[in-house]
Amino acid sequence: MVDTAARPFPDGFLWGAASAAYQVEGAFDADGKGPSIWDTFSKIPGNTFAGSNGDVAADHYHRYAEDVALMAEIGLKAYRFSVAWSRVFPAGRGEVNEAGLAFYDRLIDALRAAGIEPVLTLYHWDLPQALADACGGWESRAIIEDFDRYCTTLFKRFGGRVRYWCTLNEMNHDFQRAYLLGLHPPGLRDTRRFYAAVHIALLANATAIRSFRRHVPDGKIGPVFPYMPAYPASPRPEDVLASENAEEFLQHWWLDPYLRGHYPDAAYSWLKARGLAPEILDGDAELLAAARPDFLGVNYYFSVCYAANADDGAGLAGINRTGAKGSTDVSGVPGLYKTAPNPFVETTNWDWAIDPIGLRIVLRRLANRYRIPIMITENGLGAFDTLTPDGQVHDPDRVAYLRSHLEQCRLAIDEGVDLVGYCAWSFTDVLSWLNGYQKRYGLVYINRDEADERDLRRIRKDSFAWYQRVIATNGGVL
Ligand code: BGP
Repeated sequence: MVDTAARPFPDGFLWGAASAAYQVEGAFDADGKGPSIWDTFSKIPGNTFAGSNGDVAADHYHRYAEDVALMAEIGLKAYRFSVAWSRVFPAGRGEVNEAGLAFYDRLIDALRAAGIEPVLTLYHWDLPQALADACGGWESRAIIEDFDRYCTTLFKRFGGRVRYWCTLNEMNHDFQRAYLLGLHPPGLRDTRRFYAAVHIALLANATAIRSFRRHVPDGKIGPVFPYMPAYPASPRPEDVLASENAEEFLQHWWLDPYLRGHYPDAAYSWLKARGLAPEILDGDAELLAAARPDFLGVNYYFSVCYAANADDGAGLAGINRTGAKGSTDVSGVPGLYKTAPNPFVETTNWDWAIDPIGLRIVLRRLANRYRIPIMITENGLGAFDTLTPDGQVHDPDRVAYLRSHLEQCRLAIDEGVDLVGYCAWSFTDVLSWLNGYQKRYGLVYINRDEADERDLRRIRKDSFAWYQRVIATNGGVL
């Protein structure tokens, strides 16, 4: 245990934990919910680990009261969750499904009654299937209006009870898999369509923020971005440049429009020269520039090293979907960068670098470049947890991971970063999009796996008691 009692976190720090609708709710067709693209995609053989899907997940939809009671017991100050768009608009547009909204009424009211701040994510990848069918989803500008209508419905309904709102979760990560790697719906490999969809998502984000100002003037809103800080694989100038390229294409391409209202120059020029830049219409630049968020949600899991990549060098590789350590291939964009091993850090079984200092680097880079309050909206360790015969889950690696990252948060705050909260990913175990139920992140174990839903019992892991103490001491004892 690290005793930092002399320096607890700032008063009012939002100690939280997170989830996402598709990964935790289950009840995939209950009370009028329509199908999302994940309901469809996950049912196609070969798309997910062991054919896993979110039909039942952790059954949070039916067990939310028990889950909120556990959140109150651990002492959470904030709970980040997402709303399933297709519960609210089962057909994507048209009639609102009152029963869908009513579920989130119940959840939000239960959280508030327990003194827990709801942090509501509007979109965590589960697009209504009907919108994918009707207009091609994020590839059509029509989605901007659909998203705005959906968001406005939620702003009006929950604006008086929810202060923190996240617009879009990790669209870079989702779109890279959806439009470049063929791993998320719609399962494409097309760079031009990727950048076109990115542009539309950025416009949708800006439009939703514009509506938010009208309907929830006292609330706070921002997008969620997963920052994987780029490090040069060596001091060789070519590798340093590759790392700069990765920063610009993988982070600034999103963060600059979100927070500065325009794309970064070098990346835009590179794409334009190759006919890959998105179409920018009259009014787009003004819309982006006018929608400054109140805070940035940051998901942090790992850092990545980059080396120079020749014009005929490595292309994009798939991801580790099994937990077989060392099975991740080198991945890159020819002419720009490629990944390289980092001999100075340990990795998880999914080959993610365990690099707490990387989180501090992220926070400082963001604070310097964008000067905006930050909430860590996800941070955690995915691992194979085991339930012992006497019904316990010992997860010392998770405690070590969370503690070391919180130590770096504390130091970043000392260095002037405006960090308003921290959400561990995840509160209960959840469905990992491509890794099934075997890759667990929760502070609370869910008694199920891919093959058997068992009793879905909630079991406090050792990390639960540890985090409970962290919160009780406001981070004074990590
Ligand atoms: C983020 C997502 C989460 C969650 C997490 C862990 O990218 O926002 O939804 O899944 O990563 O990822 P994984 O389950 O692939 O390990």
